[in-house]
Amino acid sequence: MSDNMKEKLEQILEEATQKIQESDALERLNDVRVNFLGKKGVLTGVLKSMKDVAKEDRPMVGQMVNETRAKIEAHLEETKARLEAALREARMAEEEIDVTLPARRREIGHRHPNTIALEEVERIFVGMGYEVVEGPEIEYDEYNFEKLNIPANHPAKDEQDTFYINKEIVLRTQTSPVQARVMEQGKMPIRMIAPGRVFRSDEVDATHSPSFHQIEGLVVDKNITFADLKGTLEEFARELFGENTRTKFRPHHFPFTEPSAEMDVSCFKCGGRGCRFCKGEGWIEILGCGMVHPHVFEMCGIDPEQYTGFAFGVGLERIALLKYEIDDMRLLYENDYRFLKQF
Ligand code: 2NL
Repeated sequence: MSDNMKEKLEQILEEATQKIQESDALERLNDVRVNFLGKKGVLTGVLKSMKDVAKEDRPMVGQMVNETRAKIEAHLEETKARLEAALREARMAEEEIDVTLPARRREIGHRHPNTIALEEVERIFVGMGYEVVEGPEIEYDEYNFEKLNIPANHPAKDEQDTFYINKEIVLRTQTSPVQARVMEQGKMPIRMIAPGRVFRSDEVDATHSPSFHQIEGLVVDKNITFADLKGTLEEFARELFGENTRTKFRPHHFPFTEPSAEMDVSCFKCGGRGCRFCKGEGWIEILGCGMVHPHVFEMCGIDPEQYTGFAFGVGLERIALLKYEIDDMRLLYENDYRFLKQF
């Protein structure tokens, strides 16, 4: 009887061993454990049939069952460890990180060409002791026109040129009203630039837009002369376009300055010899300027007998187009990344 049992247990062990060896995954291994060692498993079945075993043989058969269980268990553990190790190996190989791979470049934005040009102009004037002042884009007609010596019926006030909100309020056509407000505050001396968005009722083309940017400058103190204007703007031109830049002042007319002038700079492409860039002229027009009109001072509460000053205005887009050799202003507003990333 016990021989019979011994044979049966050996057969079970052999069978279990084979099933374990065939297991290629941890789940299969668990199936084997359940089938052989579980509550309803083969080995448990053997224990249950002990009642058929002769009483004197029971201790020995019991021991044999325990030994078989221990062998199967050892085998299961060993195989489990091997499978787990293989699994870990495979995962490690798959998740391998190549630390020599270059990092993915992070795309960071940069300043718009208008902003680059603006900050350059600001840097130059701040370096000369000027303050940067901003003001409202929606202004009173009084500040935009009247206080700047542009009275009612002046052609610059034509509805063709200006966006009117109502009779008294307009979208500013220049940043001068910012300066008129500073003059009204009466703190002397004044050395300021006023950059900002301005509006004119223009059709869009390569050199016009109904909304563009201007930088105006204003200096007011005792004994400010046209020589101060020239020296300042010549230095500005040299800093912006290079130290060999020459300047030329041509008489002009603005309602808010007297005398008035336009400043040309020698072409920074050809040095003044004449090229395609300056259309053979050798000179490029860059800003308008003049001595502040006494009537403007009066309307802003400054005594023109005590104080004099100069003012100027530059188009920011014009500077950006020139400096970066852009031939169409519309490119500055389309925000096409392929264009913008070039600057
Ligand atoms: C141009 C001309 C200019 C001014 C702007 C100004 C401001 C005050 C008083 C007097 Cl508060 N003048 N500004 C003066 C001359 C010219 O701009 O062609 N701009 C694009």
